[in-house]
Amino acid sequence: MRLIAIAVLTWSAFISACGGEANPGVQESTSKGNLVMSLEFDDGPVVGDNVLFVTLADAERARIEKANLSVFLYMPTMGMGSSGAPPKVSNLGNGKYKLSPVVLDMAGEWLVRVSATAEQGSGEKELTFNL
Ligand SMILES: [Cu+2]
Repeated sequence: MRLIAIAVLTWSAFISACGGEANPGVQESTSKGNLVMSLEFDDGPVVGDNVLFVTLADAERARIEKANLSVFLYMPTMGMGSSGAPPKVSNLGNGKYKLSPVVLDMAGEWLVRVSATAEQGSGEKELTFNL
């Protein structure tokens, strides 16, 4: 029992030293809709301009090459959005899309919601985190 506790402590010390820096406290919601979406910040999220990668597939995990993506940026505790223009969406092929710049222009709690529509259906996913 004691050995296990020490092992867990060592592991969590390792995580806080080596991991978690890139995505501090990012919480991912369950997906809505029939499309399967994964979201990943390139390096961050950080205050300022961010790059967000979206991977989109159908329920059988077939990648979706043609989709319309939109992103909603909101600070729930402040009742305000981003002052930036909507990010540009680039289709990278094989179901991967790049949203840039995702402007998170101040410190605080953010909600990032990505919505996708395609011939195959629709999907939505949210990230929440503190900057
Ligand atoms: Cu704010």
